[in-house]
Amino acid sequence: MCAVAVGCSSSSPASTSTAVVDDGGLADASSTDAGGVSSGDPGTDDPAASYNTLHIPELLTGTSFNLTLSASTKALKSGAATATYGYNGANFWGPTLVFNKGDDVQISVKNALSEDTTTHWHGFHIPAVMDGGPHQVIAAGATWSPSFKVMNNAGTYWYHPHLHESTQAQLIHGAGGLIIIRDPQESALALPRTYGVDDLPLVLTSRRYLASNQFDTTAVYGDEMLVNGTARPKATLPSQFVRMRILNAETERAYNLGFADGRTFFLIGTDGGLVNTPVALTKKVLYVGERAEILVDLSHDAAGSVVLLKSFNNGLTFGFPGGEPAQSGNFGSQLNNKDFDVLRIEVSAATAGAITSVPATLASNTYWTAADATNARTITITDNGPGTPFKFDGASYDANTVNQNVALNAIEKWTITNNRTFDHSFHIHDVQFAIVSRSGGAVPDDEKGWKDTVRVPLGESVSFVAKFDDFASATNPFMYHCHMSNHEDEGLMGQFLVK
Ligand SMILES: [Cu+2]
Repeated sequence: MCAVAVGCSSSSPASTSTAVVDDGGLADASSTDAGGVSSGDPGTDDPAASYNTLHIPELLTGTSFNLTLSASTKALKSGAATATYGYNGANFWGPTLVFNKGDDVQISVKNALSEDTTTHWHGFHIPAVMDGGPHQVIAAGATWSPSFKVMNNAGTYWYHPHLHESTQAQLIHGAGGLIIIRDPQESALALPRTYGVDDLPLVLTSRRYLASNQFDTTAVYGDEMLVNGTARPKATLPSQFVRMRILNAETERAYNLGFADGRTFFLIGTDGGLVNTPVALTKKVLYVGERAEILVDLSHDAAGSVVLLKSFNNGLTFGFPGGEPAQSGNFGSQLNNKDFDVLRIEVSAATAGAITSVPATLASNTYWTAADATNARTITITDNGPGTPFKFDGASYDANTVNQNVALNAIEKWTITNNRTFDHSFHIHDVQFAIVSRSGGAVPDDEKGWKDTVRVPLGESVSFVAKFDDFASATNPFMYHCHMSNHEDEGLMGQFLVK
């Protein structure tokens, strides 16, 4: 049935919506309405269940998309439902948008909240006015209609609110969604790509609950995991190679992902798409805003067996977000400094056409090197001591200050220096970059891919190189910021013009 296979989306009309349900089965295509907005039931967790079936966000394909951000509720705890935000009727998170590289897409974003928001297309190389950063405010009740050509490589991207001083609270309520870009090079590879079956979206976050069962929107760490908005998730996956598109959508926590049995898996993609060759790993660190696409081999796991995806955050050194030992309080949580389950995988029989091997070659990217740079600049993370707001170069974000000016077509080396207090997750809009050096040692193989977000550990300097091409404006800036939304909201954000 076509609706289950993302691969069939290229022949679908605009704004086709499908929803894949729990056990790898499918898809109530009848949930599509004339507007292309699905009313698909995002599911409600059973607070008493040991495990809940992982929610798979519905897919929207085509070139014209309608998103509506609304307030909702979700039963996550015994007793009162939790107030949440979701797009297109989802009661947490939103649909997964599928774009084809080269397409001109139009998106209508309606803000049905009673507060302002923005919608940022994270990782996209697009004009600043289409970017959805803090400048493109969508007032309560208003609709914003950006359009742009999809220029990025096939990969896993996302959209999320980016309103200054509101990003943390709106993300914690659940506002956000994934974007999958497809292109001919990726499509030609023998990779799993049947969405919700052998190609699994995994949006990782955690929440702290108030006694009223409401999200604590001031908490930087949650006490309980939510994956795709599902508490204590389980997924049924076939006994074959399975692809996972993993996003760290946290406020601050980083993950050190791996499997309970220590099995090797393969990194195939970073923030900006496929890496050149698969990278064999047993652990993958993922900071806020970063994405990783991995392949894991379940072909030796019998139907009925259980595989656990975990985060191994026990014993990590101070600075690793979530490594702090406290189990409560401002910078503590019940998940801090311990190993915890992320996803319970219940293995089922292999599907027809199962992928049984990892391609030896994935892409032929040529990355920028330090020698390519035509200009260099250093951005230093500062503060006035522990507990005071983080700043870039001593300045908090000011909408009326342009912090950096970049010449159109410059190839720049940016060095982010962090000698203060804690790790950060640095994100820059407009470009995908190559990490060229770390003061703490060699750039690991799993960071040798296109990136838009990079961890900057305490005591380290990280350098990356990017080309700032195609989009110039004397008036509309792009953003760079820490993607830990508590840091970003307190002012660890700057803006740059490309002109
Ligand atoms: Cu930060």
